[in-house]
Amino acid sequence: MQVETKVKAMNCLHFINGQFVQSQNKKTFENINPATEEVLGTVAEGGKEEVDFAVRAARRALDGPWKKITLTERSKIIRRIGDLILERQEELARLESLDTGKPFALAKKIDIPRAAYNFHFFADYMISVGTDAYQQDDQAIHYAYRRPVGVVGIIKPWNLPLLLLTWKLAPCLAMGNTAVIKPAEWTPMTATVLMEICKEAGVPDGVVNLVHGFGPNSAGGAISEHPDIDAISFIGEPGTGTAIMKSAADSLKKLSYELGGKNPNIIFADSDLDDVIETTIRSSFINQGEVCLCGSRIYVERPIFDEFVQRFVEATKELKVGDPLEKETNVGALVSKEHYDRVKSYVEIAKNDGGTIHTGGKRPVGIEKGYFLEPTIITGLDRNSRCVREEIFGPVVTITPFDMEEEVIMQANDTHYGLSATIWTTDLKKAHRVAHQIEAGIIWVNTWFLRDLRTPFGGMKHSGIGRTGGMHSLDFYSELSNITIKL
Ligand code: NAD
Ligand code: 6OD
Repeated sequence: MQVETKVKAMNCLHFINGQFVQSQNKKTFENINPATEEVLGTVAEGGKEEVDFAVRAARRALDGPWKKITLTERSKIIRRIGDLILERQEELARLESLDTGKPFALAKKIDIPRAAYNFHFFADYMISVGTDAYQQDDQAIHYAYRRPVGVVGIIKPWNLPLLLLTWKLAPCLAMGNTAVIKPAEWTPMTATVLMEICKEAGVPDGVVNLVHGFGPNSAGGAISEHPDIDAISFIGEPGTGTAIMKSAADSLKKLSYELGGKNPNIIFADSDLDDVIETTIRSSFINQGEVCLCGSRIYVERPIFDEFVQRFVEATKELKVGDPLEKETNVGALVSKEHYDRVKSYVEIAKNDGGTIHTGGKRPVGIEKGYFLEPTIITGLDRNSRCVREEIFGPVVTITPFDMEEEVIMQANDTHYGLSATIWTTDLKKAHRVAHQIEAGIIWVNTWFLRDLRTPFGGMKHSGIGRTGGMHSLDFYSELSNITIKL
């Protein structure tokens, strides 16, 4: 089955104070379909001026209409945004696929339903949580009073555009904040549609604002340094996080960071290999490996190393790479030419470092256009190879054998990153023991990317600052005052 491929050019405008607007200087840039290299439409290129308009609108809305809406009303509006996303699921999945190169089927099954659920979850959560309260003998009672942080800048990456934007926007709105959003320049479409949805759901003008553009010296930089933005929620690369932190320093903004990962996938010999292979195919190559949680460093206990490599390579060869709009496609196109060239350069590094490419490493035969790369499996690399150390963020994994538990823990932690890890074993004691020693914010045992939105989510070391999920999200998007009443 083929999904509708004819695309009406979609020209993405900024959304400021409830209106779609061009840039003051009318500047635009082209949005390219990574699977065909055709132009999908134009995108308004914002900068300081547009960000400033957006911040002023957000500030007015914060102290005006949004403040007057009760918690229950706000929860209903947030729920309605989720409902409207589901009503437009097919359209949004198609736009996400065209923009990112990811399979339409994946966007429809995962990205868009999860985007809706982010709103549904926080709509329920925000009205069911309490606040800290303590009675101190007969002397006093203390309680924490929660208020919004203020105007929040939300700066987004391109890999799961709507899923990740809504993961931040839903709790931001739940706590009564207003937002100035900058989507990634390569994937502007679903964020633009979300603005229509917010308006239709009853979000007052100025509460959500969207400014398209690039990073430094553009909309991203303008958000980071704007003196009237109170907090920044950022998802992206650690280097960008550093740049934002420097720009945000002068106005001492509150920061929440979800950054990159080079996540270990540790497979002990006693694990259920059928289950391991099935899940490891997903954790390696889903979304073309462009998921920060992908287990790109696979460590396999020596007794099952050869069998694992052979079965994993066979299963990988079964994956269908190609047209993202084709229903059967498992692996689509990488997001852009720049990213494609970068990912391919790691295959060259692997070859130069003496690695063996078991499958992949090249453009699929018969596909002449688009940024397609076959899923790639590499063995034989030293731990110092850049392929083993750096985040590749593409369909490329390395496999390394290990003999001892201590050895694999040391290798897993031998990285600046600390986002996620997966451990495969049927020995419960070993699972706990190893999990407690792995330096990562999210550790899965015998599964991968199984999410419960109440749990703490985020990375340690260079993989992030702070946690999101449930109360952790609400904490970031609120300021607490402790109030003490003498009895
Ligand atoms: P990126 O850091 O290059 O860009 C992210 C956003 O920041 C974009 O909107 C970009 O325009 C903007 N930006 C760039 N420079 C800026 C600057 N100096 N000031 C302000 N804004 C700036 O990241 P990317 O390439 O879009 O995304 C891939 C990265 O994101 C990977 O490292 C991946 O692991 C990470 N990521 C992490 C998570 C997580 O949950 N931890 C989720 C998704 C992606
Ligand atoms: O599931 C989530 O909440 C989340 N933030 C996933 C991030 C995936 C990174 O690419």
